[in-house]
Amino acid sequence: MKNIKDFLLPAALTMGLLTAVSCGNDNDDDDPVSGVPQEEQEAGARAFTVTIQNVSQPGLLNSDVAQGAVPLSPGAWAVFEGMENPAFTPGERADVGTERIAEDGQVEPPMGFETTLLGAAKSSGTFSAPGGPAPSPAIMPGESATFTFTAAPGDRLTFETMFVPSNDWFYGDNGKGIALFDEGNNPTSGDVTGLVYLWDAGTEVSEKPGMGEYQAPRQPQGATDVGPEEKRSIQLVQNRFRGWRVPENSQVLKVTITPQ
Ligand SMILES: [Ca+2]
Repeated sequence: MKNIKDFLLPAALTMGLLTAVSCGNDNDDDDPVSGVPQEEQEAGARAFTVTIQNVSQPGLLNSDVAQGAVPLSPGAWAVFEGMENPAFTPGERADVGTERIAEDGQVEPPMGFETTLLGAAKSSGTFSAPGGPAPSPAIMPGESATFTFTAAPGDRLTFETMFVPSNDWFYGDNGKGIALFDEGNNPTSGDVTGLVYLWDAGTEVSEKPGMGEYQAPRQPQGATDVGPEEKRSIQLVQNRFRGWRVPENSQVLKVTITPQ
């Protein structure tokens, strides 16, 4: 049997993402988890670890890409305060950071997610799965990516990771973020996969999952932003493509939040 990576040689994933590492906006003098200087940590702040596990199995899609499983791209996360998600807003156009993740799984600056946040997030970073059965930073079936941060009551988490066998689809939160504390200031803990949604970024014309010539795994080596452009708002895949066979989220990924 061929290794799964033989079916997934996405140009963008090999060009830009081999260097992707977990890199929060911290420096050496700050808290090693959050990047927040110790003296500036807020009352009730806790460290959290988030794990994104690819649980997809071969045959999920009618596709020769990854034997029909659903690889996930390296992704990006941000913690923010209030209800204004700095990363993406359903019903509005995707910014360039979201477009690059959704189309090419590309996370790093100067065209990446963190650049487009422009300081609106309290903290942010990227995640990837460089080891495992396929030595690429993509989160291949069976692999997990983990990231850590410190957050205070009122903070919310947003993240984006590409549904790789697509033109411009990504998994993320509901657009308002995932609350990291409840009303009693208790930290969120456990499986939050039910709070994850699959979005169409609206930036490239969508082809059926796993079957498109312009989808990242079939793009020319080194190419980014390939494929017919579209200019639509971010919408739920399940609403925009009602007749298409799309896996349940829980068939593709499991997202877990663990307070430390
Ligand atoms: Ca689209």
